[in-house]
Amino acid sequence: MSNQDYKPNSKHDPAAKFADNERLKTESQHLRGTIETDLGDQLTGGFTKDNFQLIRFHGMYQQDDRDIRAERAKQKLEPLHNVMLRARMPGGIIKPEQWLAIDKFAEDKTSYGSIRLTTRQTFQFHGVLKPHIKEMHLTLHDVGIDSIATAGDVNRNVLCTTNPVESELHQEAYEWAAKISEHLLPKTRAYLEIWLNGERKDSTDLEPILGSTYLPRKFKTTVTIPPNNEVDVHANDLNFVAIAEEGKLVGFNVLVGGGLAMTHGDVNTYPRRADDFGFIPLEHTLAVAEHVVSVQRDWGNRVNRKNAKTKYTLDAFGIDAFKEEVENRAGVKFAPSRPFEFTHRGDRFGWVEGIDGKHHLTLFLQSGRILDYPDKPLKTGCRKIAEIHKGDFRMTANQNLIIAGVAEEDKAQIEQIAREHGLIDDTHTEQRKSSMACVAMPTCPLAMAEAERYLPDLVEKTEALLAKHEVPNDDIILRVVGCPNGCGRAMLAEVGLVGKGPGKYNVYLGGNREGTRVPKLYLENVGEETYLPALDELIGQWAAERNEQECFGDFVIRKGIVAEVKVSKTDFHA
Ligand code: SRM
Ligand code: SF4
Repeated sequence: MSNQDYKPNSKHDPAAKFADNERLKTESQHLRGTIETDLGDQLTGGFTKDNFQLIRFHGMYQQDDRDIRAERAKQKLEPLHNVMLRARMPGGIIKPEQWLAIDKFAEDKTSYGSIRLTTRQTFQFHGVLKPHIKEMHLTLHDVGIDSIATAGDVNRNVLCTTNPVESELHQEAYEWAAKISEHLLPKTRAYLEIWLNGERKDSTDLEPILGSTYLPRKFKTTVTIPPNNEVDVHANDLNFVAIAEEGKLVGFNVLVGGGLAMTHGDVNTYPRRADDFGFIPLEHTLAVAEHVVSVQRDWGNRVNRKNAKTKYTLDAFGIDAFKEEVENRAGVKFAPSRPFEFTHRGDRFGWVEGIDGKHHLTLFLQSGRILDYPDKPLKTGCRKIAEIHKGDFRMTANQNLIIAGVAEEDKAQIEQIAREHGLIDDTHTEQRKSSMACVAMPTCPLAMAEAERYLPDLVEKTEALLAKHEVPNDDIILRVVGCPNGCGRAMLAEVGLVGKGPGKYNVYLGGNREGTRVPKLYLENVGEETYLPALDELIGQWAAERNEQECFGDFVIRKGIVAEVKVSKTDFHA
């Protein structure tokens, strides 16, 4: 197999066989494959083998409803194939007219009818059947939205702290997020040709940054404005941490090599914090982004996909060697990092006033699922707001939504709609607002246990424990994921539940409020009957013995209940 961009080096065995994904990328004619042929095949609702993978580079995953899979198999029917689409929304900003278009498509053309906000500041449609796929892309294109590179071995949706308070800095940071996203996009015309009826032209297919076989694995980037670490920098391959002087953005500290996924039982996989490469002035931002990507492109492991992310490349080659290579390629020297501090990750719910005098309303939306529930017509409420709103919406990395840029005179009307449709609910506790879950069942094919559907129940039980120990207004960052891929970022939580099997989880403890510490395994493969009594006891101890303002995660580390993970490679599985 040939791979013109991959230069094997001393760390990888040149005789080793590349992962099959390398073959399919090479043979894909720059991500075209035979997707169009499959699209025309109405005998099956699905895509054939290579195209099943290739549609991911176009922002779609083939799925089926796992709740009805067995029943359909019994009836000798193929699984009810459909696609999930994930849009590209750098910084999570979406305009009201765009919202109305996605609301209509979700309502009319998806099986679930929901708009699902994700942990990476965008939305997903679930349950789009083959006859509606092209129409979906054309609908999105009409309102200026695409789904290029939101999945696959490329740089994904670029996150940016949603910070409506310090809006001057936010605007600039957001513009960098959009520029980085554009700069690192695949250049192939495949998306345009297949989904938007573009003319076939190969000549523009050169991929100067990603290479013709794209990256060894997915790649994630943020632009972050301290002290808010809502984006969870340590979940990302590349982070630009905004450094301001007298309120003006002057450059970024660059953090490289974060990532949270692991595989149960494989000690060579682990969640890992990003390393600090140092400070760069603004003018070097794109060159540094490009060359962190290009070093990962050339040095990343293309043999074993489980060890292919930047975090493993850094551990294989050494942080200094990776950093020096970026400096050489980008023609930049990292300066010592400028001081900054993360103090929190949560969204600021309710109204805040920005420095421009505009108002911003953050709504809590459990697990980002926007749907009309019998007692809470959330989707209708968002639509009604979009119909009158003159500012924009911002999707947060905590799966919530900000109605941003509201004039004083429009506040009351927007708040009234939000309240009438259950978008503001004063009964939500701090605990509920600090809890998060990934999608998991029934759409995620990798889920081993429930997450989103289990979260409301788990939160209620945790609220009861806090009340029992007389700390009902305190909260613990609690995150549940259906498998060790960790999409709900449980591996940066104070209490993280990671699915092992139906009703069974590994329980990790000891992350902190700021999101700068990876938690450690406390209980393995247990059900509620084991972990709820354990949490009961620990919350009791915390309530009685904690130092002033000591969070649960810091408490369990100080008390030696779990050991601190300092260096993931050596400490996480120790
Ligand atoms: Fe994720 C795969 C959902 C954020 C690590 N993720 C998946 C898939 C597509 C399952 C699949 O491959 O077939 C899930 C689709 C479920 C569904 O039905 O919608 C899925 N991931 C999600 C979302 C929707 C979770 C959510 O509840 O919001 C998030 C979408 C983000 C986006 O808009 O782009 C999502 N995924 C994450 C995060 C968190 C983050 O990025 O901040 C992580 C951990 C951080 C990291 O990457 O280390 C994450 N997802 C994964 C992985 C493991 C990657 C790895 O390094 O091995 C997979 C599986 C894979 O890539 O092989 C995965
Ligand atoms: Fe699916 Fe696992 Fe991600 Fe949850 S963590 S959405 S179960 S891949």
